[in-house]
Amino acid sequence: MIQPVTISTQNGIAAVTIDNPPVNALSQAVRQGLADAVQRTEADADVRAVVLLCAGRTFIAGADVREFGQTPREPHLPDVIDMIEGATKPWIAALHGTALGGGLEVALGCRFRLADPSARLGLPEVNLGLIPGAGGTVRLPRLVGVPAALEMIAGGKMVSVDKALEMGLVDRIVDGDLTQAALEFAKSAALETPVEPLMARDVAQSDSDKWEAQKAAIAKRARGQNSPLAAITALENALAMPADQALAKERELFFQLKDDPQSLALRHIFFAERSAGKMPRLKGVKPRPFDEIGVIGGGTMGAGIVAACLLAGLRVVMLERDDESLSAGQERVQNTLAQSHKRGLIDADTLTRMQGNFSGATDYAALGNADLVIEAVFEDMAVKRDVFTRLDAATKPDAVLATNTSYLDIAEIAEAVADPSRVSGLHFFSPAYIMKLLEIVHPPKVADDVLATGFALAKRLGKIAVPAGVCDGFIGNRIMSAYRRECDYMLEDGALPQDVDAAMRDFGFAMGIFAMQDMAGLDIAWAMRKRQAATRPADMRYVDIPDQLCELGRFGRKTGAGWYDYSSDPKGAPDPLVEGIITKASADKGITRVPLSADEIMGRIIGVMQSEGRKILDEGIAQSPEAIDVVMVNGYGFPRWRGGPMFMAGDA
Ligand code: 3H9
Repeated sequence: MIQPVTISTQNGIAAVTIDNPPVNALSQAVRQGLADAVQRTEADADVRAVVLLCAGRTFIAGADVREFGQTPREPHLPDVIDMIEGATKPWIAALHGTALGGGLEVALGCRFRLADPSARLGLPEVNLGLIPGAGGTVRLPRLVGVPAALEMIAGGKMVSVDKALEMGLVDRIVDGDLTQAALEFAKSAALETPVEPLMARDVAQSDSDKWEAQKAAIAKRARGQNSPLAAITALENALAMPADQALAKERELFFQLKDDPQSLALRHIFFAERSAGKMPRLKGVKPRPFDEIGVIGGGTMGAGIVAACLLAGLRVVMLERDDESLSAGQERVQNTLAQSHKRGLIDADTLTRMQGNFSGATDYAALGNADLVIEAVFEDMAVKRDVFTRLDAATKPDAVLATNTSYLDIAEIAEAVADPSRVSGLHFFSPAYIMKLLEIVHPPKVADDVLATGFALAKRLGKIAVPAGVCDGFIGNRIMSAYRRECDYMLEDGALPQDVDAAMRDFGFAMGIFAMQDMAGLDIAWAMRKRQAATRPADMRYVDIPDQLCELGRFGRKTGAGWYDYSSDPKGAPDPLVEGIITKASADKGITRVPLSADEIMGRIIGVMQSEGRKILDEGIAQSPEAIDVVMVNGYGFPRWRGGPMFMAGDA
């Protein structure tokens, strides 16, 4: 068996190297290897100090999450870290890539931490429904203070090395060869002054008002998720108890959380996000190169896609139908870039470079060099086909063409091109430079390398890609249409928009379906319903309440009213006029209104998501139940800690 931990000693310094691809997770073999390394280096009189290194692309990315379903096997991580911390020879961690979770906890057990300039550090356990379980909640506050530790542990976000240095989390940033620098450091005078292990240090009490405010803000952000609250408890323990007691409590909490349904759900979605985008037919298929991107349309969606591509360092040409629309589109993009700069996400040089990568045109000839063109124009088949006919004439014959349609038949759009094999769907979510989800829609004639290019683009843009077959709405919008219909039924049956929205928020959605429609605008769905009217089965239950709102010009926030009234309350207030329309609609159909409880409302919504999800699977539109969960969680606000509708059904 290959040993994942090896030791090599030179000039009194032992280099302990972990090599456990892909992310050096702390499997049982790695833990055993580290425990043995402590024993061997302690026993070796020649060794003065130990440098901990990782092979491959990253430092330890955490405990091996795949082992969480099994009975824990010795040596346990907290014991291994105690051994490292208690060693008489100082350990120096050399961090590159990501030092996460148990990985950062190992580094905290070391006396010193050196890092590569691109390294990132974090305790992301909360994202898996956990808290750190190997001393992170006890050692980190002793190093960086309680507020910064709580922010990292309850927020689960990574910090850059610059920030880590500022916080005192790393001792030194190393330019150049990290291994060499760590070995040199191990020989340097820095080691002559003894440094107290973190467990032996005191915790500084923090300002009590600020501490209370920080805890309240975290509890509010948690929206039903229990791990951020457990993080607060663990840090309160770290403040109130001796280190060893706080450590024992941390371990207890960790195990409680590990078996909690929320953690099972979050671990499910973590792995689902990594498996959902893998299409067996694309194994070994090489994507086409894409250096220059064309985007047709400078509206909210088009401009968002342009910004996403520019922010990923790509060159982009935006095409609009006239100068006026083009400059409006360009302004949208420039505003987004400026905002990213203002928020510190890109520096001034990067901003200038991105602006230099961006050009606009009104003539299709400008797309002659584009490798990949994404169409984001008005949702109308004739308009889209016209765009693709022009693209066919203007682009290189092997350029990849994609439509951002949300509902239209991509196979029909593709027929406007002589070679339909170069057409696929790239369904972005708005705002496209923020939303992580990308549905990659595969019409029957699409070529494998065209599809593979879509996945490669998703990776470049940092998006989670999910393949979907062609149908009305693909995966996400099809499920949303189904449950929105159910919500409309509930209006006629006895609920009001505010009842449905409150039930959804309580369940963990950031926003209810009616408030969301007001935000997006009611007119687009209205146009679609009118389009579908001719083919709608006569015996299908149809609720015309949203049509009535649209007929009154109530298109949502942008018109000051929709399901809610925004004239006096910017958040939207329930409107007696809407209630009147709803109760009359029930009366007109002879329905006796019966109020629905939050449980009944959510039962109906989730039930419809699950039954539509199963249909989508039967039809081969989605590859797996996991794919559906990934779409609902990342595109439709389904609470991540519930794992998604298919996970809740026990199907995934
Ligand atoms: C923890 O540490 C608890 C402790 O406090 C206490 C213990 C007592 N385990 O994401 P990628 C797999 S909890 C097992 O595509 P990237 C992943 O499934 C843990 N497997 O790459 C994938 O497999 P496949 C705290 C893991 O470069 C492959 O590695 N740590 C783990 O885009 C590549 O992953 C975390 O929560 C793992 N821990 O991103 C960190 N991590 O090829 C979780 C990854 O079969 N990991 N895999 O699909 C990450 O955030 C990202 O994977 C990382 C790399 C940023 C590291």
